[in-house]
Amino acid sequence: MKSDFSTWLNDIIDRAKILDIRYPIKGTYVWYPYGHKLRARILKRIRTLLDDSGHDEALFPLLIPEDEFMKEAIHVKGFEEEVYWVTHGGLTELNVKLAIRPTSETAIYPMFALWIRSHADLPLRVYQIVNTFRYETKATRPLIRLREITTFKEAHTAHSTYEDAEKQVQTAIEIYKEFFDGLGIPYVVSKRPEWDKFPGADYTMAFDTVLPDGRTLQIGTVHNLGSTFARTFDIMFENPAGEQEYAYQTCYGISDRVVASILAVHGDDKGLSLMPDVAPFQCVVVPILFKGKEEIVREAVSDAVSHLEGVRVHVDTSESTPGSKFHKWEMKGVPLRVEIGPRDAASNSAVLVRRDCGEKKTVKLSELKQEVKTVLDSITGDMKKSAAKEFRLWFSDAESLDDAQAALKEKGGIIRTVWCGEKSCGLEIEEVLGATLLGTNGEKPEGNCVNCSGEGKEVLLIAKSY
Ligand code: A5A
Ligand code: ZN
Repeated sequence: MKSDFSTWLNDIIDRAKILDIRYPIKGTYVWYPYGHKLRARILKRIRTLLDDSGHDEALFPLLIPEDEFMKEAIHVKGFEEEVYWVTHGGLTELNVKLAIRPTSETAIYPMFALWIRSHADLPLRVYQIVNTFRYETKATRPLIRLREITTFKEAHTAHSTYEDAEKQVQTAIEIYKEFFDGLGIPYVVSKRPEWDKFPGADYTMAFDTVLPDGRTLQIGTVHNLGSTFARTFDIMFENPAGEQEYAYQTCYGISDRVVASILAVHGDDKGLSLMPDVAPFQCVVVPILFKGKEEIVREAVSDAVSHLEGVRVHVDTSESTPGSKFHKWEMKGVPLRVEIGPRDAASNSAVLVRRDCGEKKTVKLSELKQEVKTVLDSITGDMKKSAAKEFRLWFSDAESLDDAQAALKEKGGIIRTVWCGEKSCGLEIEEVLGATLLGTNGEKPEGNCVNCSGEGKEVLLIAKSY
């Protein structure tokens, strides 16, 4: 899997029936029902986190009139090569072209200008989960670089002071931390360099994970927008003194890449391994039938299922052999298998087999529910621990560019080093290493800049990234 991660991912997405990648538009894929169930479980988690922290879900149009889209100059510049345009309605050429949202600032903020009147309307926090379209020119890949991003969760907030917006950035980071921690996806958070921030933002904080091939993947971003968009879209409020002021804004987003990281971080050579909370089925029951003993097994299976209320159970009654069922459900990542054969049935018991580590355990059917819950909890804890442990191995400290180059070549992952903070120097580092500056992590550095030997001002993270 490590040696050829791209092939592994495409293969497993297909075999586990996550996506059908045969749709005849580049960068556009179909969610199979099994993949869709996984996606829905993940979305349930982020919805809960946002709903519980003062956000309201809303839904804005897919199309944005050209004049609104073109208003914020820096933002437009950043997206101009990636926007799809609707130019016709039937045979009629439209007077005003319509942009298909690559992200929704320019759809949402004109409405914010109407909604926000007074300081009492603030803070305003909305989010939506939608598809967005970006005409990506780098190689497209399922779940990772899409032209139709099908699972774009974007939150947009407005505040009465810069400090409040700043606090919201921290809150958003905490929300995403809780989200990724819950999924057992390890990450680093860094402040993107000036030249890699979101178009129109004051600054961008990003979450990156490392995929098995040693390259990093940006899995979420939180932007402080200052009052740039508020000035462009006239988002003003009356302060308590009766004066008009511009609002301060933030936005933050995640995408299908979350699904990619779940598959990549926990998967192995046997296929997927899903955390119990997001797995479409937490437990698969495989009856092992022998001629003449079918009935006793069937009875034990239905007894077992009746004990498993509240657990997402699938009973595989298909015609395949038990061995091929084991393989199939291991490949699809079901966290726990329950095997019941004639001897188990005769002793009112079942065999539990963990997907993550292969551990087996025989349990009484009367204690099945409690045992299954306990084992599922252990799986969750152990999967998080092992992902975190592996993630730590991706970090290397570099005291010179040669060190950095060697580490990138040997294993990839993330290089920690010292930087002076100058743009020209940063770009030179990227050029020499053929890698990307993820950004700075806020730690105080020791020593001088790895490239120019100037005063070290930042701890810098570098990686080969997707
Ligand atoms: N409005 C803000 C939130 C925004 O659009 N930010 S963003 O451009 O950084 O996108 C949010 C997240 O979407 C990114 O952090 C990245 O994880 C994901 N993303 C961006 N382009 C993508 C693509 N082509 N395919 C899949 N995911 C993508
Ligand atoms: Zn330097």
